[in-house]
Amino acid sequence: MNIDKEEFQRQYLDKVAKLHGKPLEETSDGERYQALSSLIRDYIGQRWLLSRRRQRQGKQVYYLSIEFLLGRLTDMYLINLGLRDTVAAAFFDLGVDLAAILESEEDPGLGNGGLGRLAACYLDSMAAESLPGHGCGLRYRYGFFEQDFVNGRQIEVPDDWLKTGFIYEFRRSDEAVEIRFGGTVTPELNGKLRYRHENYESVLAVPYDVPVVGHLNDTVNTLRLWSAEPHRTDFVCSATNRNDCLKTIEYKNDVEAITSVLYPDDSTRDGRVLRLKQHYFLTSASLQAILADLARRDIPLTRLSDHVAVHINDTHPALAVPELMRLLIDEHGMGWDEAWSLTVATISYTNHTIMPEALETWPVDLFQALLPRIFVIVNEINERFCRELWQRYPGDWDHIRAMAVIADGTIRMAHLAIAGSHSVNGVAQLHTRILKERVMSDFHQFYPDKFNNKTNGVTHRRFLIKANPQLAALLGETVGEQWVQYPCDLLGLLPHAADPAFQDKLAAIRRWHKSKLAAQILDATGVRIDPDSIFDTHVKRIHGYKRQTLNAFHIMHLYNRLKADPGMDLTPRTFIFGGKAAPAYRLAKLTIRFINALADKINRDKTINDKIKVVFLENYNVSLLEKLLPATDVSEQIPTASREACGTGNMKFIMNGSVIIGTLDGGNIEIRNAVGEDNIITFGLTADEVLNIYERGGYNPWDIYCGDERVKTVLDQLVNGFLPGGPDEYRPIFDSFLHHGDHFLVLKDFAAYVDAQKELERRYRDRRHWLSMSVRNIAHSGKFSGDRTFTEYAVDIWRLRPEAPVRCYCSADED
Ligand code: AZC
Repeated sequence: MNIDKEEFQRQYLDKVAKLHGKPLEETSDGERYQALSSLIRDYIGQRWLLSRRRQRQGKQVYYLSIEFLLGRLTDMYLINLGLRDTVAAAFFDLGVDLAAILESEEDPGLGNGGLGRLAACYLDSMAAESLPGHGCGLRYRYGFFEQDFVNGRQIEVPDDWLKTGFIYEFRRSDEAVEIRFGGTVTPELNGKLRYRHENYESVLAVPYDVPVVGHLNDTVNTLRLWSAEPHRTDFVCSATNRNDCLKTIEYKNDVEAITSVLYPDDSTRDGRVLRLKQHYFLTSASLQAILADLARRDIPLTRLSDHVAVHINDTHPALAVPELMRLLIDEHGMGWDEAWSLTVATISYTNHTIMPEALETWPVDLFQALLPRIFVIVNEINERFCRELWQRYPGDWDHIRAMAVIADGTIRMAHLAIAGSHSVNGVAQLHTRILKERVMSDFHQFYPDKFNNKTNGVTHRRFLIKANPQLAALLGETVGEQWVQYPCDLLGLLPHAADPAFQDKLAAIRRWHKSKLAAQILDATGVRIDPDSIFDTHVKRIHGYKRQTLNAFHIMHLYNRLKADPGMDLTPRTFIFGGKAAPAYRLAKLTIRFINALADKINRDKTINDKIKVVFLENYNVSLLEKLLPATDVSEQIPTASREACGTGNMKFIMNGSVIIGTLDGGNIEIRNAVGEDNIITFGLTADEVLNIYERGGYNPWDIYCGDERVKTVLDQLVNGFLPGGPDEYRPIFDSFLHHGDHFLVLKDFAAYVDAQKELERRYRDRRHWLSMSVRNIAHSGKFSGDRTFTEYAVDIWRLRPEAPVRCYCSADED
């Protein structure tokens, strides 16, 4: 956008006056933020309109996702509009601290982890590539909870992110649609597969559109977030009709609950019903809007798949399959066969996990009561699918039952998604291989052409340019500014990898960020950390398979060594943790308590000369990650091999020059192939070894406990009063390893991890060598830009015909 500093200052001061009616000097950071965001909203509005007009003809992609973990938007808008330098200079002249203003923004946490953040990354990439790709999600009244620590324990506090309003959303009441729950269905007398749906509860889905601005181009796409509102207004509240009044209130509460929180507690039936309601609400509202838009563009429904691609992000939106069938058949009078081929040609599906508990199923009774018409359609899909299976495997009932969409009283959403879409992809080569060969091998045999791999990628605009502007500038000076459009130009850093002058510049930037982070950590936790220590970061959701415990056990072991030999030659290290545990996941919550207790014990111990420090930062979210990325030397990516479908943190860290210590899992393998095995430290069991252990029914953890003194000491310290909190507090963790089989093979990988940590320290001590590793990681990170991944989706799956030729990226390896 072309606007100079003086003009921006004039417009900004004008905005401050109009909004607040007082001079800039008297405004708070919050008020200054309001004025800035309101001005940005004005800038975007006009471009949005023009972009919509331009895009009308082309094929549109709709990315349906139950989560969009956006992170703060203002700075990204400034970067993408090309205004960040101008605005920074303008504020500097006005004596205003832009960083403080940006901190006033809420961090919209409409997601909880990798899947939601990936969705947000792809929105950014689609807009950057000038392709018409839009997000469809839910406008949760409360975001994923805020995490507080009380006595080291996680407390969940509601995230009231809308309390002061969300300036970047545009409510579109006139495009609201109706969603129907419950009721009865009866076949139409003469339409064989058409049904009449009556006595249902009606809910209004109201869209709120959030603009997604492309990087330095004219594209503004849309993230449409749906909000549930009461539809019926025929109840009147008065003293004489108390019953109606109560019904009204109940109805209103029920409706508003639909978009109240992300992932309602599913330990009760009511909670499960609410989740299913959310899934249907999202898919039905989005598909109705998509078809309405098609009609506005005068495109006949029979051409749907030429003009629209609907992508489902995991199975939460898998009801898109039967819902699209319903709309085509019931609302538009199409026959089953035509509707089915259009549905399959339109929909594509990404699987993000092989963890069995995440492969969604719904009990038939619950499903049928809430979505009677959709159930009839799913039943029909299942019957037809089973007939096809019968043709292929006549008489093989076991095979057919294993693949059916409905079996044993449950509906299997992954099977529905595979049968009803033309493409099924995993998110890293290993993950896709495991899907094809193990988890979905039956389906892969049946539909070999549907399966493909799309290794994840992340947006370097947010996680490098926004998070680490100094590094971004150094990269521009070194390889040319074009790297921003062509991230693979970063390969041009390779000749500088061993150049001391370049290394020193990189080191100075990292040191600056480490100091800044150390000050923030002191402020937030009271713990003083040494900016010259190794910053070793482990941030992600807390889960058994992500193995925060493995990291913690190694820290305990290091501490034990230091206590035994206080003069031990150890490079000072700061271990940084961050992550939320699902509220109902008791062991994960206890892991947080355990690490906090360990941190407390170590940080208070004056005899170890501050050689190790441990901090667990509260409320890990996108904004916190952005602060950690540029300050991290070592990134912990240590899941049990085969369990982490891909991981995306690994990619964000290497972009910033951190070195990974990691297992051979998911994206780590492809990172190792790209950066070379000398520039990453890998260890531990391979995925095939892990899967073989699982097939054998596990292993005996006592062998390791009894055979490795280090492991025995550390485990005993969980239950012998070594940690603050008492000897019984952490017993469930002890038991999970020794009495419940160490499901995630932490003890099995312990020795290899300790060796890898030693190797890491050895390499870190050779400063020049370490910096060259760091440079090589940045150099090879271009391949892990979401722009590369997105381009692969666009070409292979969505078959977009972009106006501009698709840019050429360093290609991903073959599947
Ligand atoms: C995550 C995977 O666990 C992670 O490995 C992957 O990188 C990410 O998706 C993006 O593909 N999965 C989820 O967050 N959630 C589910 C239900 O899979």
